[in-house]
Amino acid sequence: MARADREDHTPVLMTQTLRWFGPNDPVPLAHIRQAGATEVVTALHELPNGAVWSHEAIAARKAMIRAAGLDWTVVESLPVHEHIKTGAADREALLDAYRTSLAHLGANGITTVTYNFMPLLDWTRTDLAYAMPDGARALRFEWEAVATYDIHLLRRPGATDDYAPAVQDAAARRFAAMDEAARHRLERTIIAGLPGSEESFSSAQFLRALDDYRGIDADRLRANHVAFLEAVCPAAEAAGVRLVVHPDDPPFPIFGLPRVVSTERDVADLFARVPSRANGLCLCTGSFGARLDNDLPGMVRRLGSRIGFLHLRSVRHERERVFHEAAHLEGDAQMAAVVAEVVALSAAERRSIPMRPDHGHQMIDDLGKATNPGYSLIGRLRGLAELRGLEHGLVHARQMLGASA
Ligand code: DNO
Ligand code: MN
Repeated sequence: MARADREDHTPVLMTQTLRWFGPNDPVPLAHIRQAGATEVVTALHELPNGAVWSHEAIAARKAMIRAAGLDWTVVESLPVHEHIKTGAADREALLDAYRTSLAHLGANGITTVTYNFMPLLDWTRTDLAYAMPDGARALRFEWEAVATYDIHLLRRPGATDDYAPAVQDAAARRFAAMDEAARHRLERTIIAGLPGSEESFSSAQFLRALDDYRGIDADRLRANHVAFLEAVCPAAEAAGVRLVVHPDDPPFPIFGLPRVVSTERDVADLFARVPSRANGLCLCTGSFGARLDNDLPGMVRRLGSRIGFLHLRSVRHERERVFHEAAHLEGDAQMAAVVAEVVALSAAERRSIPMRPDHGHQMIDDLGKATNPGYSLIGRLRGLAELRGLEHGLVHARQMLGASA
């Protein structure tokens, strides 16, 4: 057999990573290594949004990770400043800083940089300790809880119009039944900022921040997103870095803010408008999966070469706009079909795609510990182990069946 033929049949597996929030993360690098990951995905979380990531700071963090027997080639996230999203007057200076950071990252061997384009709030949940039948705790999102906060606690002008009458009624009943502590807890859960978020608000600050988005509808935000990519993709290409956009979570507008990376069509449009190879996707099955009209395995197949990073997790829909995070192979994501598509894509392109189990349940010894919601270790270790096993089984079955690469 010719050497090339032999190489073609070598399975190409995903690169297994876990997110690490840096030296302050309660989960140490050694435990991430024991979970079987070969790399961490991280950011210089200590730097304010908009600051240049210096060559030295990146190199030092990389050295720390390497000393623990792991590697760092994927950044999550290099945050996009709100003034870039709104197209404010000082955006040129912010774009310059972004380009400089990309150059420094590329020079340090970072090849993939995640970002998102969600206004103000990064990912949003309404319950961080939803009890699963087995006693583990999951993250949950409930539209009625958002309405309760929006209408009765935030008191955003015009909020009521964004909710169906039945949701308004449910919110009014719920608000009346809540004591001060419950109201405070709901407020903090929604706007204090989940792990990885850049912003943390009080309700008064959040109302003021919403004002900056007045007049910015979905078309404007889309245009600003395209302008951002056109401004930074050449620098990314020159640095050997691929930008990958994380989808909106949840993938529909909340608090009257537009969201423009919610569907397959949204990302296909983005790739058509900015064809640069540096314009890529972080395919998050949990975020896209919070809409039943997103066909996840089909998205892997059709968006294939644009996918630079995978977040694998599954949500269980309870009803419209109400979901909780299920175990990785449960819920509505069709994870086996998704991973089968990834296996086919990796084989066809001879490319190992970085993957992380995105979130996990708080379980076993992590229960009762201070953890980053969604990012305690044991639930993610379970997710990674299940996904790794699924991929190995699929690759082996493919080889047994003699599927061509
Ligand atoms: C949601 C998760 C989030 C994500 C942030 C930052 O699906 O992946 O934890 O990391 O939105 O990109
Ligand atoms: Mn994700």
